[in-house]
Amino acid sequence: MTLKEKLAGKIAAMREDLKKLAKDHAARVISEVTVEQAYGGMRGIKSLVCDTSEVDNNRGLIIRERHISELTEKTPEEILWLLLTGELPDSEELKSLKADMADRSAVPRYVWDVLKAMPKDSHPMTMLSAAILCMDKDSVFKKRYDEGMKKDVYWEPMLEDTLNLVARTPVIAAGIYRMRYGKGPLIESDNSLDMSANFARMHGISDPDGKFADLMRLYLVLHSDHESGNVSAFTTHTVASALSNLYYAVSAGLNGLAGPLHGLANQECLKWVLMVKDMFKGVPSDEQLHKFAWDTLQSGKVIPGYGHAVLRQTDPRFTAFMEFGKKICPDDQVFQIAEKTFKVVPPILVQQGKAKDPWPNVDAASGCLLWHFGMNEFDYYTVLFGVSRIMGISAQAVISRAIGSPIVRPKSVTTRWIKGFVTKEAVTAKA
Ligand code: HAX
Repeated sequence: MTLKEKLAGKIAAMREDLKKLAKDHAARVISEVTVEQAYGGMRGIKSLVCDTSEVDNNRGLIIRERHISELTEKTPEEILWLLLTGELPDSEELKSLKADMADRSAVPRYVWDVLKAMPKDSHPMTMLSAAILCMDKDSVFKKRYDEGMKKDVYWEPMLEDTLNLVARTPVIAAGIYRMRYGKGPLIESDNSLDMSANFARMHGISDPDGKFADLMRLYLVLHSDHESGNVSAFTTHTVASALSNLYYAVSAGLNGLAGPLHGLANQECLKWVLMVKDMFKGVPSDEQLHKFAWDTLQSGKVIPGYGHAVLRQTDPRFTAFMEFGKKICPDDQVFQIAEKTFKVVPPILVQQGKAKDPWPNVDAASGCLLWHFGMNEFDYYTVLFGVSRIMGISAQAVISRAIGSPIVRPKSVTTRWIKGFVTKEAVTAKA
């Protein structure tokens, strides 16, 4: 069965289920909003629905009811199928998905022309976002919408765009790596390989024993989704809700991922670890690292890779990367500094008393592994994150089209309105 057939078989039941839920319980209150939340990035307000994954405060990422720790041996193609359908594919289904993705992976020539025309020192995330944005002209959703199509089939062209985008992005990203860092000609895609092995290969990094390819596989799996309230997912959802096509929506989401408090933290994190290594000419003592971390905080900076808006325990994606590192590069000094940071930094953040979550997130571990394999261009790291996250945010967009999600339009109020409300003064609805 193809992915489209599988999904088609589930959508009718999904719609029926939601219709009944709305009919029976539409007025039930599931969350309230405090003044602090209204000013505080809407933290904790339950006002979005995401069925591809959820993030439990303590357990971390759960994709379709499977904890991420159960999925660390899977391939990105399996994860994409799981995100979209709620099931893992059987071997025939997986084979058909891989063949389909290979057929869709050719990148239009104009994408390379756009990338070549960009300033040589453009950030790789700017290049990825621009490459995706310019493909909007080929959006199947856009074409079908312009021709006229019924709402109940919106998800079909959205799935087409998703499969095209997910298949092409690794080729584009590896191309950005080669172009941006002067690595020589682009390396042709080898469609006999699966997505992660092909992706690893197209970077041109020496990988005699396939361990870098395995890291890429793990990387693409671990970053694939993180429910829908994070900046990149929420942005993608909001833009797509205007019936903008997937290329517009994903490009916008990636621009959010490029921020230092979100996906860019992985590059910031490795920068921090390398600063430590330079300063102490290797792995520092616990005391030296302790002082360095305090100095970072006292200079007004955050410790990248630590803290989270939702998590309140060590991110299981961090744990998965550390386990990988312990097997592959336990003697690498950069990895050892990341390990030591995990021991030293949480108590400091607790002592400082500001961060609600003093524990490491996914970004605290990934960079040191990439560095180990000689991928030293750390401002490229968020692109890897993006290639993976596109699977989750696109899957969410397909589901949103399938269930007919309306345009996002929460109500904002003015500070004057809030002051009036809290002081019980006469409040008119002029806000
Ligand atoms: N170092 C220093 N201070 C930190 C901190 C850290 N790692 N994490 C949180 N804090 C501070 C906040 O800056 C905030 O300080 P102010 O009150 O002075 O503004 C205070 O603790 C309360 O913040 P919070 O409620 O615990 O955290 P938020 O939900 O506001 O923000 C962040 C969550 C992830 C943005 C935050 O923890 C942070 O800046 N961490 C470092 C950057 C990082 O690792 N980002 C990646 C997160 C994972 C991700 O999205 N990856 O893509």
